[in-house]
Amino acid sequence: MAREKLDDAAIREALAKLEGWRLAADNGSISRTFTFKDFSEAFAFMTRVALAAETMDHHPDWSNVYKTVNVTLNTHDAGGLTGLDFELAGKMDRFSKS
Ligand code: H2B
Repeated sequence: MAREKLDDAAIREALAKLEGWRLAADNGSISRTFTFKDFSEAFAFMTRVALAAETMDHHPDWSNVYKTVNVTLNTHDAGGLTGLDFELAGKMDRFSKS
């Protein structure tokens, strides 16, 4: 199930399909910094992600400073990384490029 905690091997495999995400030392979350042209582009990205997150009922921990968006993903309910985190990370990678 998508909300079940992934084991270390599954985490490594899922991480290999993403771009620029780093794994926390405890394997409990993944993080990435996105940098855009300006604030408007950064906020447009955040808006697209927010709508996807609502649809998924899975939400990022993130912050924005001007054109930079810092994101950390994990599944609070599972206390670690699940398939949902990698699904949302993949969407963020795609949205950041279009
Ligand atoms: N987002 C994240 N990142 N982790 C969760 O465990 C989570 C969530 N749980 N969004 C959802 C909402 C839960 O609180 C609701 C009730 O489904």
